[in-house]
Amino acid sequence: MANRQPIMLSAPDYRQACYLKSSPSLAQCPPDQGYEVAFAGRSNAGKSSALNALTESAKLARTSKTPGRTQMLNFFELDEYRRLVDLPGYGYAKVPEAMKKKWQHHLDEYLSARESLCGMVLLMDIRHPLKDFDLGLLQWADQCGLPTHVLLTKADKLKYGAAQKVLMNVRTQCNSMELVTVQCFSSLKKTGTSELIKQLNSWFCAPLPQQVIAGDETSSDEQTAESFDSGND
Ligand SMILES: Nc1nc2c(ncn2[C@@H]2O[C@H](COP(=O)(O)OP(=O)(O)O)[C@@H](O)[C@H]2O)c(=O)[nH]1
Ligand SMILES: [Mg+2]
Repeated sequence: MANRQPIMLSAPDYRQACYLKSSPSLAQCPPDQGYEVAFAGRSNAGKSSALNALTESAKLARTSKTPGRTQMLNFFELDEYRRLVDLPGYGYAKVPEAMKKKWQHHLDEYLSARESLCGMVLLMDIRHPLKDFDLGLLQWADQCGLPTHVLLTKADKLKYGAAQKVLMNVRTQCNSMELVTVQCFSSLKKTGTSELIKQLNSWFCAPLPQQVIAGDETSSDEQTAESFDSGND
């Protein structure tokens, strides 16, 4: 009989992150095994910069900015069990409506069906928090039981007191959502990195159940979740 002891994982070294692949749809994602944390947010929210700050590398963001990859799910491997995913930024004003719908569909499909997804980091510019799409995504994630950590990015753009005020405000607005946590972050000043790492570690270090991988026909299609309401951005 197969050994079903969970795998005990120690904290990943985020500096080890390396580019794995870019996928235009769920079907082309890497095998759905281990743990994955997705970084989501409007374009320009500071996603690439935050991934750079976290991994202490300038390489990752460049990878995500490669033409054609901005609309894809970009996967970065931390080790054999764990990955970070840079999701396509939403809210590109210049993109035609039909294309927005297509991205939305892939994003929705990924977020609903991905079993290895153990948490989401949602980035919002501290000067423009909780836009419609952010709220829709937060509420959807909370309903699905997907823990979400909000980064209020570019905190250096505000004075300390003003940043704390926004932080309190956003926390209050997220109060009813049990699985949501919020912090300030600045890639420029490198503030908030250790708080982010602490949160990521709490997701990534959960004992990993042994998974039946090869030839398991029942594992992939069972999970369904309601689609989140994107609002109009
Ligand atoms: N002042 C400041 N600017 C930032 C910070 N993070 C990102 N930016 C700037 O915001 C813009 C968008 O950042 P980027 O990481 O490319 O956003 P993405 O589109 O979400 O990946 C760039 O001009 C960055 O230099 C930050 O912490 N502080
Ligand atoms: Mg980016």
